[in-house]
Amino acid sequence: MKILDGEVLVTCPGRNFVTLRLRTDEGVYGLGDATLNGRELAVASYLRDHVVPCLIGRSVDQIEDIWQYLYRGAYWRRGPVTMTAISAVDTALWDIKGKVLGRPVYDLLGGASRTSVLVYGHASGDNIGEAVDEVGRYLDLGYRAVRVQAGIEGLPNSYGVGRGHLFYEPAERGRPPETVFATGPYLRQVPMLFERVRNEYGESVELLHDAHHRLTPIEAGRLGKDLEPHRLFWLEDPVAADNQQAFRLIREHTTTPLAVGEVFNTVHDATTLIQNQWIDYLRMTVVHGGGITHLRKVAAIAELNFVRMGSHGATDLSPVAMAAALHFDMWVPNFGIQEYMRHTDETDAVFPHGYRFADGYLHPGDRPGLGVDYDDVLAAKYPYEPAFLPVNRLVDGTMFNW
Ligand code: EZ4
Ligand code: CO
Repeated sequence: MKILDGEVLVTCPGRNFVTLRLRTDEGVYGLGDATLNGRELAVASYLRDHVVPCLIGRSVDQIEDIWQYLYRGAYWRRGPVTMTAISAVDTALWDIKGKVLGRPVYDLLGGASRTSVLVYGHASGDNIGEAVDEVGRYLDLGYRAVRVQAGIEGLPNSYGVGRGHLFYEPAERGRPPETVFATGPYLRQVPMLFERVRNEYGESVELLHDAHHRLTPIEAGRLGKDLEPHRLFWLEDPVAADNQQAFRLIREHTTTPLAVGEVFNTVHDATTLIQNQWIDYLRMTVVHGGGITHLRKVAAIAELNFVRMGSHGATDLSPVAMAAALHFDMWVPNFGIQEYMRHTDETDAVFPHGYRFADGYLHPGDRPGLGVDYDDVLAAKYPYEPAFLPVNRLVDGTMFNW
């Protein structure tokens, strides 16, 4: 069975998504997510102009060889645009393989290692009180794990705090907005936030927090230490993720578990972290981490170094990426937890899918392949709209994240 063509589909049912659909000469098709938040059209062009023409006529059976061809053959390796494009091709090929064999993708990877996938949602509030209330809303829905973020007092807007209930969208239409951050108020507030959440809801719920790469190593060490009484499942992205050495210092100061990796795109971003066991959870995901083919190698190296996986799953990852992540999570032996932010009804309608939520867990479903489809008629109603992630500055205007 050969690749007949590849379509790059761009739609904006509330936010932008780029999807690759590979068709075979026998009428089977597979989907791969190619969404790179705020840089969507760069990946669309990479696929349309530089990848799809080289795929026509290749055998869909050769998933590994096609991955190597796109990674090694391009000469220019790594980087988020390249790796997101490779991920889309790889994911679509696994989808096709599952459909051809009549098996869900997790079965092809080695079968289920668990009955379903533990997920966490995002509770956000403009202040501590609202964030605490929002945790209760998630518990009422059956969640067993909740990430908690609150707006920082005195700052008009800060990154990573959702607006409204149950939905979370970090990108904004038009030119990139700018958010302000102040380390002092943030470091004072976060331990108070988690003290309130624990007092309100007790010990059984798993709690997580995302620092969005905004601290220095020693600030992160202090935050981890201050959060120890509240027993977090993990502290995510404490410092700039390209500073692997920083994690040694954080580790020396705290027993709060550490997670990083949503911006990593190959194993080479994480080798020092993994080999030294400086993190507990690696948050790379299928769509930005080289597809299932690369991520399973990353997970194997992590497993042998006692690091667990904890896939990124914000709303800018489409239902195709969410399904691929869930199949991966069902199989991967060293699984930790899966992030799960609900998509809007418009997005769910464009991408009908078989995965389902119950009692705090997601199951990918047992349809052949990934179990996700694409509704062209609905998608055509939502043309692309330029949108960007915010730029972060300190209150005096300084660019930071380093
Ligand atoms: O900033 O998905 O854990 N989730 C996150 C997200 C990311 C966005 C980037 O596109 O940190 O909010
Ligand atoms: Co994050």
